[in-house]
Amino acid sequence: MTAAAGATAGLELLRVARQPALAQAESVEDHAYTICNFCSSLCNVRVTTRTRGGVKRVVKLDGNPYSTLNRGKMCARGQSGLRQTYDSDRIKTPLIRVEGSKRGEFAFRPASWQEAFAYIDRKTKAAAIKPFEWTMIGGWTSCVFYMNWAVSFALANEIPNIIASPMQHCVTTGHFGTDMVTGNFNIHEEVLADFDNARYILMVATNGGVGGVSTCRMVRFAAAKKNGAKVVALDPRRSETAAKADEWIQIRPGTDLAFCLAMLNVMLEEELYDDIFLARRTNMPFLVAKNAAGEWRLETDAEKRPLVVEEDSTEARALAAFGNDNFHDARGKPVQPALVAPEGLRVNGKPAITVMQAQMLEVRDFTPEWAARSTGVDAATIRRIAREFGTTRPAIIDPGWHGARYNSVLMLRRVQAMLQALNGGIDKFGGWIMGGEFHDKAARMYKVHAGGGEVSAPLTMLAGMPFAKMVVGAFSDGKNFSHGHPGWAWAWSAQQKAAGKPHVALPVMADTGLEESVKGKLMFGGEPYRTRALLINAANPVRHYYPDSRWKEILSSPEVELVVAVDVLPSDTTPYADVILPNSTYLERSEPTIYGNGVDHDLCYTTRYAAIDPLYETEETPDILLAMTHIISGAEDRFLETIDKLTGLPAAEVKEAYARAKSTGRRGPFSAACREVSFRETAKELDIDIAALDRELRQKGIYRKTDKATLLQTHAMPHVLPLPTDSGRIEFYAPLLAALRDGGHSAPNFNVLAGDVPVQCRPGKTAEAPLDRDEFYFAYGKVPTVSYASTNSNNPVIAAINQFRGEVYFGLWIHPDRAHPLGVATGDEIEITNALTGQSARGHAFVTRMVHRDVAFHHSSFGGENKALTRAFGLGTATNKLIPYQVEPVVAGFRSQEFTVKVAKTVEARPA
Ligand SMILES: Nc1nc2c(c(=O)[nH]1)N[C@H]1C(S)=C(S)[C@@H](COP(=O)(O)OP(=O)(O)OC[C@H]3O[C@@H](n4cnc5c(=O)[nH]c(N)nc54)[C@H](O)[C@@H]3O)O[C@H]1N2
Ligand SMILES: Nc1nc2c(c(=O)[nH]1)N[C@H]1C(S)=C(S)[C@@H](COP(=O)(O)OP(=O)(O)OC[C@H]3O[C@@H](n4cnc5c(=O)[nH]c(N)nc54)[C@H](O)[C@@H]3O)O[C@H]1N2
Ligand code: SF4
Ligand SMILES: [Mo]
Repeated sequence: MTAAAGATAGLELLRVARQPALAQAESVEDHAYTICNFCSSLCNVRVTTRTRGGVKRVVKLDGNPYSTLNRGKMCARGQSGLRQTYDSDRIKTPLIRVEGSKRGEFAFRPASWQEAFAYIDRKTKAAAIKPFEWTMIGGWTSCVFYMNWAVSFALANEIPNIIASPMQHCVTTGHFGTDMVTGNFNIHEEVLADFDNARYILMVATNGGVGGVSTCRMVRFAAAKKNGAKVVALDPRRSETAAKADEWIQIRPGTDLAFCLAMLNVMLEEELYDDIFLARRTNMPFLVAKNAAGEWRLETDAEKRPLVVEEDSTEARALAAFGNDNFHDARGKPVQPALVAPEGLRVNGKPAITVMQAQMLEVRDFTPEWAARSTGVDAATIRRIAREFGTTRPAIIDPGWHGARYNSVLMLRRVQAMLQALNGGIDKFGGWIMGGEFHDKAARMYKVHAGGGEVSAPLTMLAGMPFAKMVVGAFSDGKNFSHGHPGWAWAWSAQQKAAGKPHVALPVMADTGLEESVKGKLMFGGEPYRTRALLINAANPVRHYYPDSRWKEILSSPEVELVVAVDVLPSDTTPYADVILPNSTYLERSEPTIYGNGVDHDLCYTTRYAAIDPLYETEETPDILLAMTHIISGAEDRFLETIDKLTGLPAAEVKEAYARAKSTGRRGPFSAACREVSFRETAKELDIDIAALDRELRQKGIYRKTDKATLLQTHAMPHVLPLPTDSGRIEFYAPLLAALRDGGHSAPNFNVLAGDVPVQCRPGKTAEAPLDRDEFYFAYGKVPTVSYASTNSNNPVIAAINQFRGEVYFGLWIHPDRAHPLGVATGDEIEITNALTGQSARGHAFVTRMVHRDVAFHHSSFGGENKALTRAFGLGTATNKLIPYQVEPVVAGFRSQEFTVKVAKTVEARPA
């Protein structure tokens, strides 16, 4: 059906371009600027188009030469992006599942938009689906570009349920750990390390930034190499980054936290830190005492202000509850807080010490010798790395990117941030630098707060932890909805807690509880809290959530009355939809707003300009959400008002612009209306006229307001401005975790200070215990040519590159010393079995010395099961067939490598 029809239409297109009469006609070259859509690095892109015989085609994509983010460069995925637009497998019209077919079969008939929406409307009404019975699922595209619309849509339609796929994989498990220390929760855009100016770079469990290619990081890393920085990479596999490092340390998977805790131990014991920075800008000198439960808690005065002491005094002095300067007390008097409190100090009637001292006690036993056992790295090496990192300035420990993998990763990322803070390298040349837009947003938020006000548009104005707290508050509390239901993830957690069962403290946009809700096992207010309809936009859970079987079951469940998927390609999830709505690809759409330029150190603004008109019957996300609002609640005005309230885009103006755009019959009238108003508002804010802003953006793709050097002088956090943490300081002690502990969460994951968190790949066995002959730790990672679990491995250029070294990319990497005894050689078909759960998948072996002897490594990103993805179909091994459903207790981060696998040649392949 459509796949075949699609292929023909694709050929048709090529045929038009090749007609001899047209080939001779003049071709006109033009440029448009846009933002790449293949990863959250958000590279600025220059699009070259050629118009010939009235047909305008995108012919080349390049890094935007004016961009200080990606510096005119882009990666292979980005460059071949135009092939997504011209992919013959694209979804070209709305599709409705054929009557009598089952979900999963991919049997669809083309339909008009009107028909598709009428179908959704009929189903919604016939099944009487209530707003809280809807769940939205979005990937990073919908998160980053359309958050303002998606969150407003959810709240306006009273849908308390959103699963955002980057969260449990990435943002909440990984970045949130970093953010607990630095406060800058910013969804994929927290920190861009200033590799250019660093002399020492330590990479811990990370390859995606440099070797997997995030261009803005890679170009800076390349500069660092040229400048002679020393690079050390901790990876069980010789990743692209490890290959470029001066030192590759083959660490045993799941043990990086031990390595980093030992570094913390050495650096604290040997005083390898910037003591003035710690005393002045962090909570290291704050006083703590043990509570009745024997846990460290901050000591405060009656007004809840933190206390410090000076070296030669026992008098506790209160500091401002929020601020960035510990060298002045709450009354503005100079104070020199001690990092080590005088012996015998008592505060509020209890023996008290500083956070620094408490932290030293907590890591006392975590010596390099201790870490050597689990990591398999000798103690002398760990001690040497700690000393090198602690004495070379400026030094960077890369913050890491992907979270998940292990129970310990949130803590690992926290400890990495602490190590970085020990050398003072936060928001400083040669250290971690926050994005220009983030600086600007935080400064504006502080200004409003200083005036005693509340920010008017929380989605666009709240920066860092206050933003995270707002998101938690909005969906965790049933009082925000007239139906009284909080998100099912929160209801499920409460139900588990009441039953004394394991639960999750902050299931922020997580999937815990979805299955129970679908199966009618979740109760709320005495009634089942059901999920009966799913709206999936730019997400592919069947391939990228864990495990695939769980999602297939959820999506196939008869309890789920309606599944709507918005995508550009027939992903593995789309076969499970009842209706598929095709989105225009990024080269065919102008964005509904102007954005800050991601993690760019400069303060820049950017947007997308459509390079060509949409090739097919596709639509824009804001317009789809508006139509869905009409169906779900009929409250379109409330949708506009919610956008206004949350983002500051004036509803009346949008409404007027929308009516005008609609009357012209143009596509995406709502998106266009939002864009028009966004241009007007941004121009007002930047104090230039709209035409000038538009001209600059058309000619250069970015509008630069302030450069990095100026921003660091005026906005550096915490040097000049406070950080958006609870206290405004760098937080070694985490008040958020103290609050969760007081709420009853006792697992080591909630340690208020740095501490060990157990990883259980083989229950009952330590990391160093010998593995069985056919047993391996499992590790996965990104490949430079594929994005996420993405359909872009269907891209013909990418597919060709990947197949060129197929054994490397599609194979399971195992060491020859382990492969030979198993009789396994490169190219052999193998059965990979999860030793913990019995899940299994077929694959092929790649026998190589580039991997740790204990480890089986697989790239995580290839292929698809949907035959409609004609070039990706059947490639690689879906890692989510091996990964079980197990999450950690803080944010429901996936413990996606916490098991071992057994490897065997497939029986059929064995000679008789
Ligand atoms: N197997 C596997 N799973 C993973 C990962 C992995 O590498 N491998 N990575 C994990 C990580 S770190 C993250 S952050 C998440 C990311 O997960 P996602 O952000 O969801 O990323 P993708 O899997 O690339 O994209 C999901 C879907 O978006 C569609 N899409 C692409 N462009 C557009 C568009 O313009 N509009 C619309 N409507 N749809 C579009 C794709 O066709 C695809 O079906 O995945 C996590 N899960
Ligand atoms: N090409 C490409 N680049 C991307 C993306 C993409 O989809 N494709 N996505 C972007 C996104 S959203 C993310 S989250 C990042 C992800 O980027 P990263 O966070 O770097 O994640 P991965 O690439 O999955 O894995 C990084 C490395 O970790 C190693 N590793 C696995 N387990 C362990 C362990 O226990 N300890 C140590 N020390 N190393 C281990 C793997 O061998 C791999 O080389 O990439 C970003 N960049
Ligand atoms: S790093 Fe590559 S895929 Fe990511 S935004 Fe840049 S060009 Fe696109
Ligand atoms: Mo990610």
